Amino acid sequence: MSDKIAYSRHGDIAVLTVQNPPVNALSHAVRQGLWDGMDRAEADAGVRAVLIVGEGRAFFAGADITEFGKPPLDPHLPDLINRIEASPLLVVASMHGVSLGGGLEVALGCHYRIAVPTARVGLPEVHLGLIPGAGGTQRLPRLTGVDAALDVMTTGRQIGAARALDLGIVDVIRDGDPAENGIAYTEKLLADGATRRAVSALPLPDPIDWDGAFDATLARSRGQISPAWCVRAIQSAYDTDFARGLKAERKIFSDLMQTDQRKGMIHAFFSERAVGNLPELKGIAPRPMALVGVIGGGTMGAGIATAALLSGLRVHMLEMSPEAGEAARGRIAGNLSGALKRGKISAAQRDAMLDQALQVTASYDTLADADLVIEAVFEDMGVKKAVFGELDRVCKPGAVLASNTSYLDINEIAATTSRPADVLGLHFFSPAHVMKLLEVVVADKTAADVAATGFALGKALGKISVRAGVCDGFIGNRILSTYRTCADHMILDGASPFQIDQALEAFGFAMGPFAVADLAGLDIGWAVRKRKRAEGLDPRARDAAYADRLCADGHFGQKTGKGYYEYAAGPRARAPNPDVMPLIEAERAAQGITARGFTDAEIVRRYMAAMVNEAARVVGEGIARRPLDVDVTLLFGYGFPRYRGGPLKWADMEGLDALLADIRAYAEEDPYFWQPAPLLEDLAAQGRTFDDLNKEG
Ligand code: T1G
Repeated sequence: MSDKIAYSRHGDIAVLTVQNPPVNALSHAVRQGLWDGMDRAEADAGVRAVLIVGEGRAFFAGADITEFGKPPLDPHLPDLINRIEASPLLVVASMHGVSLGGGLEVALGCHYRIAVPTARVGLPEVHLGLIPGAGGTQRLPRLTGVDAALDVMTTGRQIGAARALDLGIVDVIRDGDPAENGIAYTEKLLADGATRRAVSALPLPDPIDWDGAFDATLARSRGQISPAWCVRAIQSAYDTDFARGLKAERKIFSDLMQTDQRKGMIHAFFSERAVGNLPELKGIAPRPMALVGVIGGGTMGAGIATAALLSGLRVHMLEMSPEAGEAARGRIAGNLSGALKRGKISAAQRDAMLDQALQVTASYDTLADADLVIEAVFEDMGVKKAVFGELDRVCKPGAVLASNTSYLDINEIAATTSRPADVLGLHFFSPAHVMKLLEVVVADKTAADVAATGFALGKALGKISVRAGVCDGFIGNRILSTYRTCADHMILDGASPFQIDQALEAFGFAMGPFAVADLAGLDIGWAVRKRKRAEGLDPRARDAAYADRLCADGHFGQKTGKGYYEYAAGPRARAPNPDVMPLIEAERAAQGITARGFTDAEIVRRYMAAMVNEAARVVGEGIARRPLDVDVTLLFGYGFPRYRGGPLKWADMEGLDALLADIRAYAEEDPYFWQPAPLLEDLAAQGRTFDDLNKEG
């Protein structure tokens, strides 16, 4: 028997304990072990029941995702689950931690299910571009009804034990050790003469309007297809018997396994877990970070303070005046009330955070004991240097000094202190207590344990931290600036901001670049354009000034009710601002440009080519350590559609040769903007991919 399954006897009960840390993935060895364990139990004299229980922190986290894309090995999971369900013995599952995907499907193949109160169950296959492929679409509706089953499958969200009990997924909830609970529950079932209860034999619940559900699911999935196919898989149960329903489910599953969406989403799954693994930080202990100082209580500062409070850290918030301090406290209180509303914290916890963990001050001296200080003041180098000068004066030796700048040179900021080794960038994304991404900007002199502290803080705050080198805009904003410039060029040449937004939203972005600009505030882009012009633009660079006029007229987007769009009916009901196109046409006339038409496909192709080309530069220069670092940055900070895996995964799937050929064609029109990145040329010439670089780590 495989070493992944331990076999033991407790009276009439054979216990199969799964031992495949860290999360009991249903690898080939685990499947074989379970099959052999069932055989052994059925041959073991006196055994009347089998208990399946997981060791460690989970029942099963599902199929082993590392086996995807490889030739599947017998026993296949659907066959194993059918074998368990068909056993002449009573089979019970005792669930704790998570039971996800194939893990829940194993439990559904058992005749009875007990769970601890903290257990969570789900079918998150859609998050991998798939559907449940081992009977989940055929068995779950028989327990929960179609609507609840569809909700579980199309959202992929985890549900708690209490809700699972309500839905009939689990039969009993009992606190304590899962193995002991399972044995006691199975003994009671045997004592009560409980019969084997195959879920597959249960009657089907009432059907639904399948086409309606399919179309509605597709419409809200922004181009991702697997959620809608959950509908068709459940529907197949109604067209035939259980065995053929399983076959239909498997067919849909196997077809989705071949899609780019599946490849993109699995790349995203492993990349977000790999991005924090940096060889140079292995074994480096972070510095303490119990007390965090935050300077500047505006939207960003208040968000950072909120994230720290929500993670149990103490915060000293520094503002320039008591009035500004009270305003900052108000913003933080508002953020915490939002967390209370979302059920993340209790009222008592909120009050304790505001009254005990948070201190608002107007004196730098209160930062003397801070372990780590994050500056989030106005985005101006002079202001930043003044702040770091003060921090250098008051902070204790060993304190970590961080800047939340989005663009500015961390090396230059660090050089204004006597302790540049203690300085790094911690670039949060707005709203900082919600957005998952954190760029940890490691400057030339940043000490390894200071970088390690940045990553440790990211983990404590529940962020996905990406290491970035120092350049204008680090990883994300540098790439953003390039694809935004490409969009501006398309506007000068004939496209409209509204067509561009629609084309990219159809491509899968949550919002197009101009709607995003309105959300962030057009004054940010205006300040950047002014700074770049002051620094001196290369005469070959095309400049688009039409948006400056919008800003000069006081239109900064959502916060002023008007920008590229008008928001009279609220942020979700935007309408094109009729003043925009005349400004653009005037700019074209001023630059002597004759507008031409753009197809949505061409808009997406150029936009993505610009993104990939700049991303290749960012990797080539070592600003991003690996291509997956760029993918994770764009996925978690810039609304890149997860089912495309990120811009460099997308590029690999599109083919680097073709993309390079397009860039070279665009360069004939604008050789200055479209200079192919050396890394992209090298990879294409060598027939290699960005993923090859990821594998080299
Ligand atoms: N297969 C292989 N490795 C897995 C895994 C899995 N299913 N789940 C986690 N890992 C690895 C992960 O890469 C990491 O490795 C380590 O375990 C800890 O994970 C037929 C086909 C379970 C909630 O989608 O959501 O079943 O980085 O860092 O934050 O219908 O992992 O340490 O080397 O994420 O505590 C369906 C995926 C599969 C669940 C734990 N199941 N996993 O979160 O730890 S498809 C899923 C998770 C399926 C069937 C279909 C989470 C977690 P490393 P972690 P965590």
